[in-house]
Amino acid sequence: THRPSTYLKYGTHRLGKRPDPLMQRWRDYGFGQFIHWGAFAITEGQWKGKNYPGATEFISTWNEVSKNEYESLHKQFDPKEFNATAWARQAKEMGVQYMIFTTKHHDGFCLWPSKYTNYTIANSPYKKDIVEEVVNAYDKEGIDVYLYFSIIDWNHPGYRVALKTDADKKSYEQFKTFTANQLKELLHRYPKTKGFWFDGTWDQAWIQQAGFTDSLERELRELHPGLIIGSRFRADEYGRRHFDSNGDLMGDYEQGWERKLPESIEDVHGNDWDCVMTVPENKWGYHSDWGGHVKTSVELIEMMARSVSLDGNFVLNFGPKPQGNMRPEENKLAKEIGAWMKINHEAIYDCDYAGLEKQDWGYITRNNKTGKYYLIIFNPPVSGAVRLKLLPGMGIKKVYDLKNLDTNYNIEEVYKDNKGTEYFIHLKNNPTE
Ligand code: FHN
Repeated sequence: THRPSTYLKYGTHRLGKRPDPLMQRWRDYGFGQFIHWGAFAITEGQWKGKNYPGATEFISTWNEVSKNEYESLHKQFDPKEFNATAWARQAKEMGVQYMIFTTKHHDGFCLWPSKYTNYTIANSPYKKDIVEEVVNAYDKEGIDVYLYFSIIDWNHPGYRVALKTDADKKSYEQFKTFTANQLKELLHRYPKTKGFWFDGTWDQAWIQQAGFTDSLERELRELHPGLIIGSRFRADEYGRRHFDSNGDLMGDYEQGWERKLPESIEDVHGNDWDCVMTVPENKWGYHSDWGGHVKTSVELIEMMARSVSLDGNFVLNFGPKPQGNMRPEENKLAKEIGAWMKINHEAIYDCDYAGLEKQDWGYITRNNKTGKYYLIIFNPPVSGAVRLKLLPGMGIKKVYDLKNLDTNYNIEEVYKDNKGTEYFIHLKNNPTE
């Protein structure tokens, strides 16, 4: 058994994967939706007629933007088109099994009426609790909800990037109490939530709070049994994030795969993980000018297949418009991905790494309930012969297409040794086609 080499007071709380049913449920999602919404969306990525080329949710850090003006934007927040039920239905149609919603991004604006600050939706013309509407609507569709929460809070007077003076330390103590209160408030108000998706935890001041964050994590877990928290929440006493000083994952899954994917199963070290992905290059909140490369549904489906084939979940971000509707590009993607999922969802849900050698034509997943294997082909070989290497003792009964269950592809054994058997599956010689 693995023994830590260094004694850590604030290292991981557990070695190995979390074995309980709630975490198994998380593992089986395969596909999720992220939603970034907040006061930043009102700007549409523009300020006084000028285009901000970065991610909209960072626009308040732009020199051109005055803090006061930005922090009054929510006084115009009255999303007339917002309909949480419509979002949830679209998500369901697209085939997601969980969603992550920005309760508070780095700007500090709360989409729930927090009693610990005035900078909330309660003080907008909209007034109503958006987090509650979202949690209820998604829950009704059978989609699990996770609360995104940014530790960075540019609005809170006690927030510090680093603690340079005693005055900083004193202010930061207030910020810590405020953060703990808000997190407990969220769990209390939205008991249906399954977990927190933490972000903005990279500043020095937070990294130095190993004792505080360790006990806060324990407290949150006690308040909400089964709560799922990723590896971004806290650092150990040596300031190590995600993985503690012994190299062990902190939290229930690895949260380091942002806009990038692992190449092989070795990259994920036997841990659970999620990949969060933007449609444009790197813009999460609504921006009228996405610029750069905009991913297609095929690219995104391929990323989903790759994630599941390497034991992860794939989470696709949406950035609703200021009025609360999704942009046309996102509506189109949701439709296209949904059409693919309708036919192929069984190759994604409840599926994991198949334990077989990766092939150039695409990805292999294995359903952990039925034991079936799925070949998700993105680059069909010109020859029409799909190569598959099985392990000793394995064989093939039948290969068919999920689009047409009557298909029965020809299987040719091409090589066999003590490491297993290699087959060609002849897609072009299907006698029933
Ligand atoms: O800075 C944020 C960014 O705006 C976005 O929320 C992403 C989502 O994973 N997280 C941060 C960058 O890591």
